[in-house]
Amino acid sequence: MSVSLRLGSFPRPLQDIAAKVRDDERLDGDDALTCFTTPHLLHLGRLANAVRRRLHGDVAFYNINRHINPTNICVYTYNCKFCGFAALPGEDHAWEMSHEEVYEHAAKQGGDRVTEFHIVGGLHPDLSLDWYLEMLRGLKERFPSVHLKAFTAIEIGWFAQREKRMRDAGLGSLPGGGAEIFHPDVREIICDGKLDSDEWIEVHRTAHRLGIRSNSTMLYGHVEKPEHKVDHLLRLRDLQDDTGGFNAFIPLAYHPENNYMGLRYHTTGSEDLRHIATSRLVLDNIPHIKAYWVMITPKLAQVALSFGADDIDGTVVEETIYHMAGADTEQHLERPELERIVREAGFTPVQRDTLYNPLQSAQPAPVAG
Ligand code: V47
Repeated sequence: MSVSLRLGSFPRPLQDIAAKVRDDERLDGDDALTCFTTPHLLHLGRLANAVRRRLHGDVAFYNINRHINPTNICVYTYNCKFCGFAALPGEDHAWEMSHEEVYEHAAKQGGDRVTEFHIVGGLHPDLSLDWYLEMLRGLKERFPSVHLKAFTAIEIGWFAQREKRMRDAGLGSLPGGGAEIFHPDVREIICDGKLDSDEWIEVHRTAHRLGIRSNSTMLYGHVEKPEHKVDHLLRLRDLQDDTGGFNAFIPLAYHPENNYMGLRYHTTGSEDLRHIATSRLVLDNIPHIKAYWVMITPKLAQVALSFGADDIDGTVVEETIYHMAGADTEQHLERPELERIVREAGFTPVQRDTLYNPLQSAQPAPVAG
């Protein structure tokens, strides 16, 4: 479906892209580079907003979820220089939950009925695949209706690529973490020795082949260059052309605290919006772009809904990865607050499950006065 866009109202360098957006044509690598480098952020946002409205109208999704991080002990503590979450065994800030503790965290879900547990953690040297399988089964027994979105491709790689046993134990989908930047020149600097990009892609391809859907991410705002991000997005787009298994893409803004990177600056709001808009424009085959409120703040997530995003993630409840890296956002937002954020931004809140099936329409907006 084409949308009406007056080409003359765009600055010259964006007119070819505007024509492609109008005609629903795919952007190429040069276009993607233009998106990553143009100074005309508001025009870029207009284009991304046209695409998101064509795909999702005025709807913005959220879910009722809870993050669980069973352990932060990680064999890659020194490899992933950007990470403020990981710890070595015996360090003061290291933790390792028992199965019972995982179930207790899962049960501590105040407020609305949770539909998703988002479970990720460090690569623990001693916890076996069977320990994780028992955890999944235990969660499924106690919370049969809750979708288990668990383990980044890095963790799956660490578990020796046993996705099928995972699915049989109750795994529903994979979160998108661990992708960072695929290009080896960057990967070598920020997370040398971790699963490489071909392996990350292969884990997701295998998951998709097994009928397990997943999300995708890109970590930006550190040492990467626009060319690396173009390469990253095009590789995700190629995989999605092959499998169609990605639900969503989440651009992840680098947070500088408590890590080994030696880069101490935060991303700016403009940078965050540019990444939302560019991903909406380039990833024409990934249905949802998520503005993760924990990471970019609820305030910027609202603006991001007009720059191409159609999802703000969920209630979250207890977040550690970004808070240990310096985020000062809330850890938990209740459903009325998520809906208020969406409404105030001019969109219609729709609660979804992990696979983006709408669950119920929003509660009526509170009556003023
Ligand atoms: O893999 C770690 C990133 C990811 C830092 O799939 C950092 O719905 C910035 O993937 N600064 C984990 N980023 C989080 C993640 C995620 C989050 C929300 C929703 C979903 C989803 C996925 O966080 C890691 C890494 O790429 N990360 N440390 C940091 N200092």
